[in-house]
Amino acid sequence: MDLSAPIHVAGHQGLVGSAMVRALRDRGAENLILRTHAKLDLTEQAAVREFYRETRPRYVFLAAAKVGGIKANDTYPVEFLRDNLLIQTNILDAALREGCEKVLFLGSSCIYPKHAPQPIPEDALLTGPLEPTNQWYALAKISGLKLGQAMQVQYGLPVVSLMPTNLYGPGDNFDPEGSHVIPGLMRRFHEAKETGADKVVVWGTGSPLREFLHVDDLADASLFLMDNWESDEHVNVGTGEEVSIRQLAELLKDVTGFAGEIVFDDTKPDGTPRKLLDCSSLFGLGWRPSVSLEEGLRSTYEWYLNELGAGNIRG
Ligand code: GFB
Repeated sequence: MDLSAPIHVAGHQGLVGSAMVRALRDRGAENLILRTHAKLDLTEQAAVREFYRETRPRYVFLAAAKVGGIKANDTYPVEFLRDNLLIQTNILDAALREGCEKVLFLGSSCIYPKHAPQPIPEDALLTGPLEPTNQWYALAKISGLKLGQAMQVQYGLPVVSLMPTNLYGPGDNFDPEGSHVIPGLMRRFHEAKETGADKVVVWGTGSPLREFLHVDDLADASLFLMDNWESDEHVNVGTGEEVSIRQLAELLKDVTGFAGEIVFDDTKPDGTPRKLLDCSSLFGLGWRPSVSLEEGLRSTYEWYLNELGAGNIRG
């Protein structure tokens, strides 16, 4: 990648996009094209086309998406399917029309079948039924990666499609209902400690296994793959390590300093039982993550406390 070229980071205020911006700027990129949601609605095709005609980005990091945890996915199927289809189609289409050199597309490990072999190889895609709680999001992401692949095959636009495992880190959404498990539980443990509550409720049975990747590692892998991934096939990005939700809750209890009890609410869904990614394609190229889960949870908690102190997260 030529880091002095104009680069559009779509979704630059989100968890992933803000990490992409940090990583690009750290490496000297100065010509970043960024637009807030208020300035550019990515679900509007005409607005996206006009924006690309004016700004002519050479590279695109497509990190804009409607995202959320298990409950949000299950509650807003229309937004998760429709908005993601619109956003990714509009951007890929505009990038193709305006002659972009390369696009990075981000999917998710939930694109794979609920009962895929573990660890999940890239070729498990479309070999079985999806996990129902996030099938809408998964279908949108499968369509996005296939559209990118089609553009590469038919028109020669290189689209690097990354399928990251569950992400976390600074810039995450800490909404108690709509968030993913790490910010959701971090906030709940923190508030329980502050109010002196004697227990914290964790959704589900605690037995599902998840693989968590710090978002700065994802951004690092993204830049690495923009330079090193030549195939039109998608590529998994994870750590190769997994923890149960029970173990994660214990870690968060320790990180936040909550002294009470952890209680599991098994009336809430567990979601998919396990989704460990097979990252041998990526690791075979020499890339490895650098942030351990414990280290990442501690630094994310510090970030959360600072944001809370600054009034950026509503109590
Ligand atoms: O992070 P999460 O919402 O996403 O949930 P998924 C992970 C696990 O943590 C599930 C449990 O087993 C939840 O039941 N959990 C326990 C909690 N307590 C909580 C809590 O307070 N909040 C949340 N959110 N979960 C996501 C998809 O699935 O995976 C996304 O919904 C995306 O679309 C992402 O694909 C990678 O791992 O179940």
